[in-house]
Amino acid sequence: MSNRPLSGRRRVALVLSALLGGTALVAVPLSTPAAAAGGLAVQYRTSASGATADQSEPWFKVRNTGSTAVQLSQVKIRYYFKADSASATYRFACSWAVKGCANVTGTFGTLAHPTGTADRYLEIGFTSTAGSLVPGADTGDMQLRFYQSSWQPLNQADDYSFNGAQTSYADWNKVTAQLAGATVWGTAPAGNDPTDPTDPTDPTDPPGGGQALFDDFSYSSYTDPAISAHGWNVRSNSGGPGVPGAAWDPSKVTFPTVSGNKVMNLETSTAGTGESTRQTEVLTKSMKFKNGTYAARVKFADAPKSGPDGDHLVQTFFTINDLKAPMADDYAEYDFEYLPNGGWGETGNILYTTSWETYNPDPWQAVNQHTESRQSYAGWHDLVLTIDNSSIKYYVDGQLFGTHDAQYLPERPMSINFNQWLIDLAGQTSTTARAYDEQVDYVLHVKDQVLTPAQVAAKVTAYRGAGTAFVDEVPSS
Ligand SMILES: [Ca+2]
Ligand SMILES: [Ca+2]
Ligand SMILES: [Ca+2]
Repeated sequence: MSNRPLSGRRRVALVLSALLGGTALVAVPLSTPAAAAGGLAVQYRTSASGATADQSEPWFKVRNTGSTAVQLSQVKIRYYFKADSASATYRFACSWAVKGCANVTGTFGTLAHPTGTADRYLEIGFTSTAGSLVPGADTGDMQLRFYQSSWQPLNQADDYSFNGAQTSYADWNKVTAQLAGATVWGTAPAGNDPTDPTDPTDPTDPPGGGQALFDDFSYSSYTDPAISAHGWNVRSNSGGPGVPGAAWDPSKVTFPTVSGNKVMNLETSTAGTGESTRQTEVLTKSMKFKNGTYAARVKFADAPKSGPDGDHLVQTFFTINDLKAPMADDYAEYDFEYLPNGGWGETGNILYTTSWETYNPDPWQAVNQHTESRQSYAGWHDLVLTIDNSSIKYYVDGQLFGTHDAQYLPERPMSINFNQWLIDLAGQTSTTARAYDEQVDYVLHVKDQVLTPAQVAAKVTAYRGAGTAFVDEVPSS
């Protein structure tokens, strides 16, 4: 939403939407996009082949057998073993790795369902600096080891994943590999699959693979170089939307910790004049997002954190591209917009979801479809938008909020944006300073996959379980 008049846009849109509704445009369901193929293969060898050993030495190579690049930070390997005693503790070490030992992590876990040959596992992971594997590439040698903290010998003969006869690299399916939380290689000890993406009884299992953007907004400040490195622009350039004379102030974007979790805070403030108004926006630098699932956990506010209430504020999560000409068909925009104090002719709080075909800036003319709900949405909300080849769906807190028609589907990729701004200064005419916060916990996009809200939640949980605060596998368009 940039550089265009917004006053009255909803009213006009309603009329046009009604007109379009009478023209019998037919939604044409196209073929469903193929699920992005993600696959891994794990080769194993041991360099400590004895039934007992001072340390176990499982060495690995991981190969990308899929058709798209894999970020190693999304890969986990589990080696299953039976502990030498219930109280035994173990330490991990990396002797040498082509990818660099500093980029390889090892942690130990306890199985929920112990078997005769496994009650613990060593989980190998990678840092975000480990890089990625193009299709067909492998990690090269990873010479790993683990040992009892007491340095007592360990018994390998009873370990599920151990094979003393395999002293040169070969595929080994008694270790498992997970990609973005989905098990894509190997067989875990019975009852201990890290995940089972094919289990039809669990509706929260996300589909395997899929190229995703996930960001938990774990940054230090708006000047943190990781923000730009991760593809975000904290807006400073002037222009619409908002009140004339307002500035977009990057210093008003902060990253506080809320309940132990970093969030992005967009602060918008005013003292009743355009010149005193500070608005905030954070957007992806790249327009590379089209079909698939978009999700964010957003905290809307009904009241300012200081000063008098009543401003015509807009708190948002949206995707958008650029209007190349008035009424150009290939424009696209999909919005969640919360107005805590009304505006656009509304007198109270209202949440809009709006899907845009196109518009004409002058004279103002909009072609869109929207769904609205007149109630308070103060507090945290899970917002999900899905776009496939037949419809656009908006969910709030797991409930379907609106379904929009195929004629509003995007023709071109878009950016992902969050902003908070003032429609006008008519809601509160005081010149006393006031400031409002919108907060964002995370954002997720999965390209070409329509996820349910439960699958979105499971995927976010999987990223956090893997210690992943940021990943971007979505190719440039
Ligand atoms: Ca053992
Ligand atoms: Ca977060
Ligand atoms: Ca369009």
